Amino acid sequence: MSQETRLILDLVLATLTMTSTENSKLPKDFLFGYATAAYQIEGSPSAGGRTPSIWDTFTHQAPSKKNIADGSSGDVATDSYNRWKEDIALVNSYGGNAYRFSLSWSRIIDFNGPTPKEGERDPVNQEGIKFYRGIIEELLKFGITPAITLFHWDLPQALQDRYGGWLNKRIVDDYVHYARVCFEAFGDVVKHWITQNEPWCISALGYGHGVFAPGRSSNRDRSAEGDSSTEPWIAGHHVILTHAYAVKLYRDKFQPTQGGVIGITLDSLWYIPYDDSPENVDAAQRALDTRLGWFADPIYKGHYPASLKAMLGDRLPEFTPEEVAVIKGSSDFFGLNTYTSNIVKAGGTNEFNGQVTTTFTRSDGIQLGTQAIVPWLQTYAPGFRSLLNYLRKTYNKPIYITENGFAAKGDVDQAPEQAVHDIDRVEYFREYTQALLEAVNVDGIDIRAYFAWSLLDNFEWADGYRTRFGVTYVDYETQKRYPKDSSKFLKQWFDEHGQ
Ligand code: GBH
Repeated sequence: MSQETRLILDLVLATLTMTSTENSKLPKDFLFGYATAAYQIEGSPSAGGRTPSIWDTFTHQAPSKKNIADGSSGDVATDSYNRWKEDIALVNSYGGNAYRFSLSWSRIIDFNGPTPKEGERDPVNQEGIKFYRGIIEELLKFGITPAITLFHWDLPQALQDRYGGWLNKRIVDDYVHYARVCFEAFGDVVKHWITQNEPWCISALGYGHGVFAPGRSSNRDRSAEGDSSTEPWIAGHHVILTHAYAVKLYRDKFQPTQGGVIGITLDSLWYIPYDDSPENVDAAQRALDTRLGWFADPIYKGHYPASLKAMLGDRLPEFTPEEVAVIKGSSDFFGLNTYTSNIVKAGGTNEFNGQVTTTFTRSDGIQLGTQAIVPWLQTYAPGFRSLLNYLRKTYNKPIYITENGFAAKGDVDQAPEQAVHDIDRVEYFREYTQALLEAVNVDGIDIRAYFAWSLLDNFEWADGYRTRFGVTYVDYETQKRYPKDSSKFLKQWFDEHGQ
């Protein structure tokens, strides 16, 4: 190589490196951290005056029902009710400047008493307030921003018993009461609120497939009285209303002085048409409309998607004009939980994905990505970037990625010393965080937060404990925590790209 060529090459290389570092910064004040949910980590179901939630009931139903794969429950989980200081120290040691966690409604509101009279509400449980106040203050001591999810699926059993939980509109008043208590108790220091986590799961899995609490479904013989043809859509309708009325309260009474942001977290996959035939392209859009648009369209646009209405007819409830005024625009940001992508073909009977057929097998026979231990998850970071672009184009709000993660095959049936080398999870995060940087710097999308799911291995709902999503390995015999390689990867990533 001549001297001249070498010089030119060096120059090209230097420019490339420069653009790549310039292009690889996250926005200022970006929230980076780890996420958990109360029922998945806390344990101690009756400590401090807490009453049962529908997940306590569901996990303790007759084992013959096989609600939980390994017959387990959240009775102990990662014992975080007692070990939360250790958990927060982990967030800190993994470079997190933010921690997303959820509050247990039945710790904060006291359901031990009788059903309140008309116009009265259940009292506040000060022990619950004290418990979460302790967590929040510990986070602040470390300079970690708390991001609170008000509801991550653990509905108080009392409300299920009184009026059928999500199936009854009375839930709106109870939810708003609970939200008010939280804003009053924590809003002086908590500036990031998430009203609901993944309404699709609450509705479709709780009332349609019946695989999540309260396990209602006429399809799966889980609860004889369940009617999956109407109930999921009613439940979802009420979830939207609880979100919207809690936001209205926050905006009217708290936001002006407390100055935080409030919004909802929806879950979605990216849907890729199997080929470019019009029916498969339509099918992919219908899948998005159902998985995401079912909730996102009312909240960001003020109405359900036309394709959902066409599919369900009169089974889709309607909002009153007064409700529409409250719902439309009721989220300050777009909270996104996303894990994977699906390939979509037209044709199918599952209404909860828009009656399409989904697969991970591409038209050339190759798998989309690396298979996780759970059937529904493969690594495919380009789909993540496409989904982010779709969200900007369709809903145009600042995006908070509130969950993203992987359950590696190598985590199970291994001693902790081996399990911590979670190669597939590191690879997953490497690809997804790179896609995130490109979405920010190349596509110019306004993304303000990224939370890895999860801080710890924990109670993975119907899967029990075998499926592990943590960047920390938990030995459930000893409750000892072991940082996995993925936690080191993520820390380094944020050290390099945060500013
Ligand atoms: C999130 O849901 C949850 O917010 C979190 O609590 C959970 O631990 C995490 O993901 C990991 O799963 O019946 O075919 O849909 C993500 C959406 C919903 C994906 C339930 C897996 C079960 C299989 N999840 N779904 S299916």
